[in-house]
Amino acid sequence: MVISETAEKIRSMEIRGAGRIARSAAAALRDHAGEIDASDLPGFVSGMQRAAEILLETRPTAVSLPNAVHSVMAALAGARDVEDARERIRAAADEFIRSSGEAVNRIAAIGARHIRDGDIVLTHCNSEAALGCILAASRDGKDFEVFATEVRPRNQGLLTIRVLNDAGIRTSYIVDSAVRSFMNDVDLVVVGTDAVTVNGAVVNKIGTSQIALAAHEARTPFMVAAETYKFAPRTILGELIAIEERDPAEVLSPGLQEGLPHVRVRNPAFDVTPAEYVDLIVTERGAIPPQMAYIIIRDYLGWDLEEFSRESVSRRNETELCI
Ligand code: RI2
Repeated sequence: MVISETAEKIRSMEIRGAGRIARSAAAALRDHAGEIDASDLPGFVSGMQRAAEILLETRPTAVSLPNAVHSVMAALAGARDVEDARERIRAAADEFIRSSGEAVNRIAAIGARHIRDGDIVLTHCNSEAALGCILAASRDGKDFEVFATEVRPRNQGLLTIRVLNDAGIRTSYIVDSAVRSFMNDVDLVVVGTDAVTVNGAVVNKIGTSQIALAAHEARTPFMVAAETYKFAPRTILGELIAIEERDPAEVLSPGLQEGLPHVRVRNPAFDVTPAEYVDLIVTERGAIPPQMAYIIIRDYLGWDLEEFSRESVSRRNETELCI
């Protein structure tokens, strides 16, 4: 029950933002582990695996989701019995949620140092990691302004301006297409991310790459706030990040679409900003250039090529078993 409810909330974006999605998936796995009625360990494990799959199918782009699920499910290795397995899942989920919150706070403290008195900071979408940096700078007593974009089609900019307003930060709200007009006035761009690939490319809300391009042209620094679980291990082997394409009705109402039979509405939710346009990625382990993404995947996520080989072997075995 908790799994299908959480999955639906993630799919419908009632729960949104890569970090929140990851924490809610970890919490759902923990609660599900407490509910499963399994008489033996294999039954418990397969019930957990089904739950993990349902969560993974909700939204394809934010890699924080599979990373959270992986980190919780890995706790099943070596479980002695059902009770031990339940306890391991509970502890791993709680640890993920705790360390995620801590990572966001740490990023805020580090990122805030890049914001100076008198700056104009531009942000896009509604990222708790990026907003954390802005709010921490304000709490540090710095006096600066923010430009926040509208973020069509879901208008997450409305969430952002509310947070900024509540913190008493002077904010200008602009439509997405106004970014280049203001970029020469902007001192720093700060965004969050849904995934960072091994070559340092940043996958974030649609429109981010245009902003990065405008920032690059204007020589405005472009900073990304990213917990280490936003780095995508599978890109080491050339796996691409799937870009979610959402319902056209988010862009144009079905009534209007009906009158335009030759028009196809496209609604990709994310785009890819190449590493060349990213100056800094602030993680809870410190600020790094995008070119260091591989090190994060290897050293902090603990995924290496050996683990991939083991995973692909066990996947092959699973397939063989299915056949
Ligand atoms: P935090 C969001 O995706 C935005 O793209 C945002 O920049 C990113 O997740 C990271 O958010 P969506 O769920 O984890 O709104 O920093 O599609 O909150």
